[in-house]
Amino acid sequence: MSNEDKSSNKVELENADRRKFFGKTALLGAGAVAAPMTAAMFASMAKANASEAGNSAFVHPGDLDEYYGFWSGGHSGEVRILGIPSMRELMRIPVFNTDSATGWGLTDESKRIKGDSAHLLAGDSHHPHMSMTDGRYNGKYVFINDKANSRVARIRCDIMKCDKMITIPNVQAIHGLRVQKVPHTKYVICNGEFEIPMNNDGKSSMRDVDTYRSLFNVIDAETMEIAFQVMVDGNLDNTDADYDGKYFASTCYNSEMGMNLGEMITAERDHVVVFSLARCEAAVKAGKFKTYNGNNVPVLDGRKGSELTRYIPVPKSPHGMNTSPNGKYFVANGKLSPTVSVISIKKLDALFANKIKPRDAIIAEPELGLGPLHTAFDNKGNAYTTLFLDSQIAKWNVEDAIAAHNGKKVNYIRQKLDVHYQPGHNHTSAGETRDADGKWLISLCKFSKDRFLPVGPLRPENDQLIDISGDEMKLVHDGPTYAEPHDCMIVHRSKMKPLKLWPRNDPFFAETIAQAKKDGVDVYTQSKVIRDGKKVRVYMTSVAPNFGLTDFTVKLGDEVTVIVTNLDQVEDVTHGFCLTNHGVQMEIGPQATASITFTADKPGVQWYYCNWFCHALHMEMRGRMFVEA
Ligand code: RUQ
Ligand code: CUA
Repeated sequence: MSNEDKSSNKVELENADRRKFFGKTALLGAGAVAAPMTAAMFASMAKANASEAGNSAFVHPGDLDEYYGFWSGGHSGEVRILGIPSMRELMRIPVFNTDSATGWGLTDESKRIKGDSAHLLAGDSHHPHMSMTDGRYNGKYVFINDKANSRVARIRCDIMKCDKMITIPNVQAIHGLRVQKVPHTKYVICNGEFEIPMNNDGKSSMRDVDTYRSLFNVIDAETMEIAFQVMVDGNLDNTDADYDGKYFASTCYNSEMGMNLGEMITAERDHVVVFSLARCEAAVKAGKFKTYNGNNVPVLDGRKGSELTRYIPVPKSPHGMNTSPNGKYFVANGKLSPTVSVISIKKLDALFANKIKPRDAIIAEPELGLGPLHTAFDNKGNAYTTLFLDSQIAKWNVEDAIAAHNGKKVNYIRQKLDVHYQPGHNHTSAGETRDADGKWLISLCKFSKDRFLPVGPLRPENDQLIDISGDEMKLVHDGPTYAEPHDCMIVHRSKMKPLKLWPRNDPFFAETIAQAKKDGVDVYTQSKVIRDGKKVRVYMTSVAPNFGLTDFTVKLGDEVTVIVTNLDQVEDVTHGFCLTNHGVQMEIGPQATASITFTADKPGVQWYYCNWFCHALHMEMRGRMFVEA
């Protein structure tokens, strides 16, 4: 047999397997054609199907997924929404990037939201996490960090758009980010990873590493302003919160404060820093802080010996930090050590009261394999840890690991599953909340290598869906993704209430409407051109397939703002405004108002058109800007 024959055989075998996999669903479809099935018939067949084969990852066309997955987009700078378990990509939310479909980064509204960083067109988003009430997702906000430009952004989940963004002062590279879980998300917490001089003004001590610090950052989730920062020893990596509203914990690699790789990995142990929220808040109230770099953000001193923090030594360069959903443990993932360190949250009171030594808070340190990076949990006491170097997920039982630590002879490892390849984060359905349900696990693999058709030297990553509802983990789906989902989280759809139409006067564009009022324009009824010196504001409505103005006239060199209000009341009828040859593009959702500002620097006739397909006469939805020389 020639090589070619072999490979074609292989394809046929794989297709046969696929047919088996989808066989039951195909039958369901055939049944529906022969005699329309009732919802109850569907449900009972689906149930039988599920009990035979564990969770089914196949979601029939037209059926809805059970979960929303929120994915970070890494150095693409965005956030993506996937349906779980189908892994269908539902939406992209531009955040730190620029997006021509929605006009994010181009519109006046998005520039206002981006604020002092509106001029930055790039970002590196890592950790999307949803706001919570009593340790459960509340469907209100998703927060995300930008490591590249030290920012934190918030997404409003009713409209699925970014509505706030701040640049964190006194730090460089915001990395680990989580939310306060209990009693609710009053604070978003995040780590400044790269240590820098305090102050970092270029005047003194740039080469004196002793003045370098890394800060823990606490942000008010509603105002999106910094509440306070805490200076630590070493630098910080990932973080998480407890289920009591008392403690936050962050991993620290490079406790050596090395400035190059060799220096950063000399120490056999680094640490986990635990922060007492009550003590930090009291210190801020009592004025026990300093300010730096000419801003007035309170910076507390949480270095070793401080009453605000405790340092728990753990093996070499820990990375992920994950709280178990029963609220009992912080798990620090070893990275350069084959172990994870299990910290008893119950013992932290005693640690802060100096009744026990830091290492006494560690109640297990199971050896799992090479390169443990992140851990997720089910609702049955099991943990799932990614092993980057082994390209595996280790499923282990937490109580058994504790028993083994106490000298009992038990095997805490339940299973190791190959993943493809080199996983970073993983995440279980609702696994970072009290609602952890032990159904699905996502492994975010950094490499896909041979898993997909080759697409040139740059390959997709591979987000794998794993069924964890039974005793054994089962790989059920490969999902290629574009650079680079670092982290994700999975929210049950019952938690989400996204809007179908924009509310009129929504805060997202309230400033634009306020300007219209000052101009004497009612955007919901009028199309009108207002001249204000060299500035021209062009207000127009849109109703498929018409703009409120089929033309308007400006002078060469004018600063033009086009404000479009979409009066369509129909779900899913979005219009766009695109001015040819000007780099001007934006989305206007139903009942929304959006605006964009540019210079009319080309004389003559300049066509504008609707760039979101809205109607059979969408192509005809256009008009002319006359620019007089
Ligand atoms: S990190 S691969 Cu940016 Cu979350 Cu661990
Ligand atoms: Cu309006 Cu296309």
